[in-house]
Amino acid sequence: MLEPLTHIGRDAATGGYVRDAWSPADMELREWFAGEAGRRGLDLREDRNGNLWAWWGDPSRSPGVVTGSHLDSVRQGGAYDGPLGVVSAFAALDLLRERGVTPGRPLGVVCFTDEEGARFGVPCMGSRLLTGAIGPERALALTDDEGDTLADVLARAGRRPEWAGRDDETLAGVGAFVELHVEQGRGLAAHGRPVGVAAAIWPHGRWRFDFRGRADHAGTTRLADRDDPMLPFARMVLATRAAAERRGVVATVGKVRVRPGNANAVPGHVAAWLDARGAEEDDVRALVAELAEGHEVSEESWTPVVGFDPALRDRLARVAGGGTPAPVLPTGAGHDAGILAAAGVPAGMLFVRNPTGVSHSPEEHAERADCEAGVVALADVLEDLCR
Ligand code: HGY
Ligand code: MN
Ligand code: MN
Repeated sequence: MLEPLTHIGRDAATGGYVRDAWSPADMELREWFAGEAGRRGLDLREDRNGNLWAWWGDPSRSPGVVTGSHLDSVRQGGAYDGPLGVVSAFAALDLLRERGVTPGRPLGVVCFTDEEGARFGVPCMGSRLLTGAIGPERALALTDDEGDTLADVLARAGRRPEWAGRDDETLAGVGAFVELHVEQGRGLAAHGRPVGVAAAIWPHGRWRFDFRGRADHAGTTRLADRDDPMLPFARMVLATRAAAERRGVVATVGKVRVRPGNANAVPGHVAAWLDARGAEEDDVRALVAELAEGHEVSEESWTPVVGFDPALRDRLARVAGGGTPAPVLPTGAGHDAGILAAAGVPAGMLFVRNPTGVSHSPEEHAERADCEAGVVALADVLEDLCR
C-alpha cells in the first residue's frame, strides 16, 4: 500500500519527499486517502480544518476509536514519517475484517493536515485547530515562503477559511486515538523489538530570530563600515550548540533565510529558526531565554510536555507486545497524538522499529517485516479498544 505513494512529491535528484500542506503533492495524497476510504466502503468526511476522516460506523451515535497519522512531510523527508501510520491504519482495518471482527464502536481512520508545519511554520496545524490549541485568527494569518497566507491557500484549494477553528462536533466522535509511527530513534533497535509504545513527548518549540543589518557591496564596502547580520547569526548558531550541551537538551538551527541572497553583497537581513526540545521544560525555556538575550525573537510554536494516558499506555504495551509487554519509550518528536492527548482525548502511540534511527531524511527506513508486525499490533489494539 505504500508503493503507490512512492512517486508523489518525490525529488528525483535526492530521493527525498517534499509534501507541503495543500501543495499539488498533498492534494494527490488526499485523493489517494479518499480512494482507499471509498474502496473499503468507509464514510469519508473532511472536517472544518481540512483533516480527513474515514469512518466504519457512525461516530455521531457514539464516540469511536480512531487511528491514523499524516501524509505531509518535512522538506526532503523520508517515506515513512506519516504515511506509515495512515497505511497501517487501513491495513489494520482490513485485517480486522479478515478476522471477521465487527467492532462494537465506530472505527475511524484519520489523516491530519499539515503535521510538519513545513510551509507555515507551526506543526500539527490540523489537530491544533481542531482542538483549539491554536486560534484561527493566528493560524490563517501565517504566511509561507511566497508570502501567501494560510487563508489564501485554503481558499485557493476550494476550502472555507472562515470555517477553521475548534470543532467540538468532530472531537466528540473521537473516544480514543492511537497513532502508529515509524520510530525516530534507535530505542527499539536497542531492545531488539519491532514494536513499542510511547510514554511521553518532550516539550518542544520553534522560535524565529531576525538579524537586521544593511545590504551593501561585497567589494567596495570596508569591513569597518559594514553592518552584516550574518555575524550575529553565526554567533547564535554556535551559542545554540554550546548552550544545548551545557543544559542537556537538543537544539537545532535548521532553517535560515538570507536576504537579498547575493554572493557579492553583504546581506541586509537574516531570519533563522531555532527548534529546541528536552526532557525538562525549564531547561528548554532557559536555553531559549539565554539565546534570545539582546535579539529580536518570536515564538512560533510551543508544545508542553505530553504524558500519554498511563492506563491506555499500559494496555497498548500489553496488547501490542504479543506475550511480552512492548517497550515503552519517550520521544523528542512531536505528533498529532500529543495534541489530542493535551486536549483530553485518551491517546497513545505505537512505534515501529527504525534500524538506523534516521528520520526527517530520505535515509529513513523500516523493514517490511517490522511494518507488518506494526499492522498486526495495531489491529490487536483496535480490536481490544473496540470491544
Ligand atoms: O518535528 C517533529 O517532531 C514532528 O516529526 N512533526
Ligand atoms: Mn516528522
Ligand atoms: Mn510524523
